[in-house]
Amino acid sequence: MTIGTQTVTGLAVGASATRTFSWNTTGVAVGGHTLVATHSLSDTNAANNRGTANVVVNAPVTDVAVTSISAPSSVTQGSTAAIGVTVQNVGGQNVSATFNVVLTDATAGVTIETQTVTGLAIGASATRSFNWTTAGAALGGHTLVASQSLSDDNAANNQSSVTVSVTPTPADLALASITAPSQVTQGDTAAVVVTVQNVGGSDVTSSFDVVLTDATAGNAVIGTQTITGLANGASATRTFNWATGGAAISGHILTATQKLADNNPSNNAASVAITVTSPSLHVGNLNGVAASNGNTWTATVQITVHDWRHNLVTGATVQGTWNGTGPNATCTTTAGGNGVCSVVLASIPNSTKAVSFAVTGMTLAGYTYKSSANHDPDGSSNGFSITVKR
Ligand SMILES: [Ca+2]
Ligand SMILES: [Ca+2]
Ligand SMILES: [Ca+2]
Ligand SMILES: [Ca+2]
Ligand SMILES: [Zn+2]
Repeated sequence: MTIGTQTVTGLAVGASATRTFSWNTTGVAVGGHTLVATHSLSDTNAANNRGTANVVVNAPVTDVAVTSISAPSSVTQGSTAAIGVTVQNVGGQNVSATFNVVLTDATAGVTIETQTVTGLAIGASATRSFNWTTAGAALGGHTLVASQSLSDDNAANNQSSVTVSVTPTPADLALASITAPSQVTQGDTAAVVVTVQNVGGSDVTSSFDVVLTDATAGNAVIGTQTITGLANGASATRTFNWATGGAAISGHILTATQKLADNNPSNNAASVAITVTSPSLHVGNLNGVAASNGNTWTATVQITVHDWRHNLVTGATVQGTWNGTGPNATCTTTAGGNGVCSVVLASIPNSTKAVSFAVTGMTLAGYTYKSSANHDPDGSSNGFSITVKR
C-alpha cells in the first residue's frame, strides 16, 4: 500500500532534494515491514529509481508510571499527613485492568495504605490521597515509597519516593488554675495559688517563670517564681503571698502568666478577682466599774478596741452615750493603755441604782467601724452596751 506521495519541482545537475514522510503505524501489522521509495520520472537509467528500508513495528507498550508524590517536608509526631500520589498511563495503549497504588513507609517497613485505580486511558492520570497517621512513627526522616502494582513493560517508573521528617510535638504549658480568697483586708497577705500544667506533647526541660500581676494596678508585678522544667502531663503549683499593705481598697484582677514561649500562647494566662477591703475596728471588750463617793457614786466603763485580727488598736477614738439620752462621752486608746480607754460618769445619786453606756461609733484614719464584729469575751456585756450597777 502507498504510504504517501510528494512532488519535486525539478532538479539542477548534481542537486538533491529530500522529502519526509510521516508513517502512521496505527493498525499496521506487528513485525518487519519493507518501505520502498520510488520517483516517477521516466529517465534513461531505471536501475536507480528506488530505495528500500526495513522497519520492525512493535506492539504498543503498556506503561503506567508513578509520576509524582507530594508530601509535607515535615510533620508533627501524632498528626496526620496527607500524601498525594499521581499515576499516569505513559504507554501506548489503554489500561483497562484495575491496579493498586501502595504507599509504604520504607524506613519503618510498614504499608501505610493501598488504594485502587480502575484503569487508565492512554495519557490519563489519576491522583490518590493517602492519610499517614504518625502517632506511632519514630522521630526523624521517613522515606515514603509510592508504587503501582500493574506488571507493565517498563518497571523503571513504577515507584517514586519522598522523605518526610517526623518532628516532636512542641511543648504547650497551660496556666491550669489560679485561686485566691474572694477578699482580703488591706494589710493582710493573700495566698494566691497558681498551677501550671504541661499539656503539650513533650517534656519541658528548661526553667521558666510564672509571673503574677495586678491588672487593676497597671499590671504591677506582684511576684515571679521559677519552675525548673515540667514533664509532659505534669503540673506544678506555686503560692504567691500578696502583701496588700499598698494595695488600693477596691476590686483587683490578678493575672498569672507562664512565660515560656511555647506552641500555644492562648492558654498561658489565667486571672482571679479579689477585693481588697479597708481595715476595720470593733469593740473587743466592755467592762464596768462602780466607785462610791458618799452620797453619790462614779461609773467607769473601759472599752477595748480591736482591729479585724482582734489585735489591740492604739489611737482609736470611741464615741458613746450614757443612759440612752446622754450625756455623750468619748475616749481615745493610747499606746500605754493596751488598746483600752475609759469613760467616766461621776456624781450619780445613790438613788440611781444603775447606769448604762452604749458605744455609738469608733474612728481612726484609714479604718472603718465594723459594729457587727463587736464582742465581749468575758460575757459582761453584749459588746455594744454595758450596765454598771452601784
Ligand atoms: Ca534513474
Ligand atoms: Ca511502568
Ligand atoms: Ca501554652
Ligand atoms: Ca467584759
Ligand atoms: Zn475582737
